[in-house]
Amino acid sequence: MTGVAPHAAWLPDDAFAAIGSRRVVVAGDGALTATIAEEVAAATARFGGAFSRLDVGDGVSDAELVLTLAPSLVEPVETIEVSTRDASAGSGAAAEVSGIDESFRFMREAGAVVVQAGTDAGLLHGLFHVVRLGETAFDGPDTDETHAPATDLRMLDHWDNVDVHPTMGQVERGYSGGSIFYDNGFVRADLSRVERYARLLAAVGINRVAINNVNVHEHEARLLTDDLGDVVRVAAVFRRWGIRVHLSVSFASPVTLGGLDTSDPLDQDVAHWWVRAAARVWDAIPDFGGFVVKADSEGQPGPFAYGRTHADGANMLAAAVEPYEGLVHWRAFVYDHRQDWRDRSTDRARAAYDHFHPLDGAFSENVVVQVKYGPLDFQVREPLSPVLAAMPHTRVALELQVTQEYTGQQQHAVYLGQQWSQLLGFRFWEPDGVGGGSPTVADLATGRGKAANDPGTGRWRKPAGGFAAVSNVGDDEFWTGHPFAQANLYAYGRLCWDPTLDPGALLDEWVGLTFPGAPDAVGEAVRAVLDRSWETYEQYTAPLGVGFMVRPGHHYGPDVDGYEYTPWGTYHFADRDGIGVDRTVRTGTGYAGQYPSPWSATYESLSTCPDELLLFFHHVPYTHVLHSGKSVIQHIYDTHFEGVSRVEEMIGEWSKVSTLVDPRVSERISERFAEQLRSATEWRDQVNTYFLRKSGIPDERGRTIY
Ligand code: GCW
Repeated sequence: MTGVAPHAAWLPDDAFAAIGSRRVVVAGDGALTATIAEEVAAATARFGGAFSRLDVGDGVSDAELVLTLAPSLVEPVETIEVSTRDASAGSGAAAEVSGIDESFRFMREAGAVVVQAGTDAGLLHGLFHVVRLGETAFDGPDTDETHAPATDLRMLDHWDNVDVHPTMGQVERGYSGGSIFYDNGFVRADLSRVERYARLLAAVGINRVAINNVNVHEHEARLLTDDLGDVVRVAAVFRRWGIRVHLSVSFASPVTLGGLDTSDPLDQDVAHWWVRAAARVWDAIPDFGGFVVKADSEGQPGPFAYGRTHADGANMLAAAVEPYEGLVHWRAFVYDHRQDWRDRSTDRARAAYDHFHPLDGAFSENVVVQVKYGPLDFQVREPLSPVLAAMPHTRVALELQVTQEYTGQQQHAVYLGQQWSQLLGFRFWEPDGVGGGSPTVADLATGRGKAANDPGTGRWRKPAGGFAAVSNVGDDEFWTGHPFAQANLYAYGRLCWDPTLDPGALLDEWVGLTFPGAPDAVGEAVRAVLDRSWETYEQYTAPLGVGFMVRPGHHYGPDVDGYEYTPWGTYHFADRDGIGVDRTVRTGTGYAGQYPSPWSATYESLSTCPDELLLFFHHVPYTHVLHSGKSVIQHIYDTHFEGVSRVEEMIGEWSKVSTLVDPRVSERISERFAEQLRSATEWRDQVNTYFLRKSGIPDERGRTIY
């Protein structure tokens, strides 16, 4: 740890001023009610209000805020039984509840507020709802609203290692210092930082956290067995905030930890080994969430070694955790990372669908297939993964990357809210991807989807798989390296709760909480900097959906040919005449055919493929004219010049308000802006120069290219 107290992020003391200055009653029992009571007691002590703790149903006539378990609902919903509700109702139906009821009622009458919930988890969400609203919670007209999350699976995955990994470090793809959980081989003795983190996550609605890297190395594998005691300690911290802990496990554990000579999922001894391992885990952590598995991917072991399918592997683990209502999050990120760049027929983008689509319907009820949003790897621009639309009889989770591996590594100010919102709102069965009545990607992930093309029932039969994302947090003073990257974590949590929230409005919420009392100009500047920052980053990096072009290994900064002749399957095929990957059915790898209609046809045709994904689907000459009216080469030049100008404008906007926030925050932001400008300029010059040299076509506007 840095020794400096961690930044309060979106929960500074002042965020509790509206609650703390009132007469507040907390009523009801339960572990989380105690947490709520502590929060309220601290706030009222600080801001001069009054706090009392009562039993449910006791008189509370002069209270201005009552947070109470509902007397009629005090029995918590304990069952994790998967709902058999008819999922055909489509968008707008009430959330499927397949776990603890986390809903709450918010009632305001003549300026007094009552928050009521059937469970203490719901009540905690209700408390933070009031925190977010601040004074406006008490201001408005009388109201009676019920709030419920879109899904009960709202998860963060940490790629933290217990041991410092020789190349990946303490946190794989971590850009925020060390791990908050581990320090050079040990789980930290002092977990106070984890407690603060859990509180921040609870405030945005996250309710599950996987605490170790999906690349499970030797030491980390033992969290499941010898080091389980450490997981017990971490779980106890999260429990106070309504968050359940999950572990990433190695599929080879029966061999590496159990001394068996196989990990074959159909072997009885292997199955028994997992049954016993699960029994020990749940014995120690009764509310443990389940296992996350990266199998047969980038060197991680899996069922392929035994000629078994991923359903065989996942279902064997699912059976072991089923008695405890545990889940198996099985990642669909399976591809050949040892391919030959000379082989034009193998397409990494196809791999997840090719492996998983044939298995639709074969996974057990408690398996969630976790699908990265795009077919490659968290690029700034990719089409939606067709796997999400191809598994109507499987629980699918959408996986996002909050850590900015490919979006500026928390050196660059890149707010991902708009990207996620666009992904969540995409409709696979609508010609424009937005309007119409068929399900959005959010519907598919929250179990509300009705698949128009499902030949069987016309319905998605399995309940929700929910959301998962890679965390961007470390032991850095600001949690996330770049203070603005906090907004990504904030937005991810809020979008999991309600995927229809407006990403710009979420920025306003984040600013309001994080910089309480700051002049309006601060919020305006944050919006001016971040609203278009995703698009800006796209402009100065890899063009038109082609992806990668990053330096191999660490993935920061430009290297147009960095991955061109490597085994990783991420190519752009630029030559003197043109660029792009032909993924059409007619002449290319056939990937476009993995989409349902109408998108299969839309992507297949050069005349209908959206500009921003053109090079993902087609190989075209530099002179090809886009829908925008520009040639591909001129588009590359223009966007790269404009991207850098926009970074300069962002810096200008922020400089107007930089003295209005905490100087430490301000100093860190300035540092990062200097690096963003340097790096964006480097991107611009390398990409433009590369394509000028390849194509020999000059910039129409005669700007400097080297
Ligand atoms: O994005 C890539 C990363 C790997 C990561 C992998 C994955 C944990 O470069 O570091 O491994 O994806 O998602 O499994």
